[in-house]
Order: sequence, then C-alpha cells, then structure tokens
Amino acid sequence: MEFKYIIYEKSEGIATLTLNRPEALNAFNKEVVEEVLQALEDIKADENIRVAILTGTGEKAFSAGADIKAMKGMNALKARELSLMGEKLCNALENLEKPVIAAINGYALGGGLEVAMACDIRIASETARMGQTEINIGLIPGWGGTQRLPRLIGKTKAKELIFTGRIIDAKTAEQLGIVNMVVPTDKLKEAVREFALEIASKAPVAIKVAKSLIDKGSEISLDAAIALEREGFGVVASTEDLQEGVSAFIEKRKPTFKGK
Ligand code: CO8
Repeated sequence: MEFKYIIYEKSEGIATLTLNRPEALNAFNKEVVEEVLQALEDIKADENIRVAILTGTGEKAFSAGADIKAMKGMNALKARELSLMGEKLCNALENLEKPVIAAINGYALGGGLEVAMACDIRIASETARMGQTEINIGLIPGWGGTQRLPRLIGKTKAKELIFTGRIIDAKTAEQLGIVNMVVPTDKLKEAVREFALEIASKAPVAIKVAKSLIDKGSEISLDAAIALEREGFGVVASTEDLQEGVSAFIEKRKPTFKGK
C-alpha cells in the first residue's frame, strides 16, 4: 500500500503505522487521518496481524494534534467536520478487534493525545510530553478528550489538565495513569516491539473479547457488564485455541494459538 503521510509496515504479526509529517510535528490533517483509516482497514482484514502499533516519525513528536493552520477562519460547519474526522479515527482505533499500542515518541498534544488515548496501551519515551493544549488556542478537546481523559485518570486531574492546557512530562503521565510505562528514548522501539510480541503470542479471540468487554463494559451497569462477560466467556470457551491452551498446559509446552 502506498501512502504519503504515513509509513505502514508489517512483520512478525505486528503492523506499525508511523505518522510521517515531520514538518508539522505529525499534526493530523484530512489526508493523514484518511491514510491511517485505510491502514486500519487493512489491519482488520489481515488475519496474520495480531497487534498494531501507532507512532510518529523521529524523536520530536508522536503528534502535535489537529492541524492548527487548517483552522484559520474555521466556521461551525468546518469545525464539526474536523471533530467528526477525529471521532472517526478514535472510534476506528477503539473498535478495531485487535490491540493497538501507542508508542509515544515525543509530543502528544491536543488531538495527538486524544488519538493515543483511543489506543489500548500507551508506552512513552522518557522525553515524551503530553497535554490537552486546546485551551491555549481557545478550543476544547474535540476528539474525545473531555470524555476519555477523565475516564482514564478521574475528573480531578482531567479538569486540571484541560483547564490549564499544561504540558506534562512522561513520568507525570505515568503517575497519573495516562501511560502504561516510560522507557529510555533509545529503547522505545524495542520495548514496544517486545510488548507487541508478547500480546501477539496470546489467543487472538480471547484478546478481542477482553478488549471489547473492558471498553464497552465500563459504559454500562456492573450487572449488565458482568452478564456481557458471561456471554463473552462462552464465546472464548468455544474456541479451538482454548483446547490448545489446555492441552499445552497438560503437555507442559508452549501453546500455539491460531485465532480460531
Ligand atoms: N498544526 C499544524 N502545524 C503544527 C502543529 C499543529 N498542531 N504543531 C506544530 N506545527 C508546526 C509549526 O507550525 C512549525 O511549522 P513552521 O516551521 O512551518 O512554522 C513546525 O510544526 C514545528 O513546530 P514549532 O516550531 O512550533 O516547534 P517547537 O519545538 O518550537 O514547539 C510545540 C513544539 C510545543 C509542540 C509547538 O509546535 C506547539 O505548541 N504546537 C501546537 C500544539 C497544540 O496546541 N496542539 C493542539 C492542536 S488543537 C487540537 O488538536 C484539537 C483537536 C480537536 C479538534 C476539534 C475541532 C473542532
């Protein structure tokens, strides 16, 4: 697949999407979003891909958010279009039935952080910086940030970050629970690859069902969510992979899961 604004690679069951618009710190414009959506469709269709990684080119930025220059003279209709574009992208990441790891290699600001929060796992380099900086240009987070950030870290800290537009370092983001872990900058690629390979070695149907239960279950009552879990458990229990996992345990060997 040929892309202009992203680099799309596949190996060892892992698909890596690298935002590649360094002259604008990997800011999202319409073309970037369309290319990422296209790559996500390919990941969805490719049975060999078990995990996706989303990152930015270089060490300066994961993404500096939505393209601010494209906002000059923006009217309500255009703003709605821009908001919908980000919503589509975040939903596609969240609804992908495979785990997505955001490898935060630098600035993740505004829409950049919102996109990272729609991923399942976030691993940051120690030089990464994050913030919901929209308030600094007179905006609010419009790609789910007012909703995903408080769900991730609680209302108290979410309001602090959204009201001040403050940029925090990777360690603070880890302490707040925005990122899973922080690694030395020169080790980010390797750490993310190892994490991805670990997930890729697990049973794909179980991962898919667990992802959906965690995301959808937190939006409904505990009773309803537990009922969903019961149904999900039934689905996973009917897979060949469960039998493989049980046999491997009994035979004291490593299981080979097929996603069936
Ligand atoms: N959009 C477009 N271009 C950008 C963006 C951006 N978000 N961020 C940086 N750039 C460009 C700069 O304009 C500059 O280009 P040029 O050389 O042509 O002027 C180039 O990238 C390098 O940037 P800087 O020179 O500014 O680099 P610094 O190291 O000095 O600063 C910062 C780095 C701190 C990251 C700084 O660039 C910055 O503050 N960027 C803006 C970050 C930001 O506020 N992002 C939030 C954007 S709003 C958003 O994402 C809203 C999402 C929801 C939209 C809903 C709409 C309704």
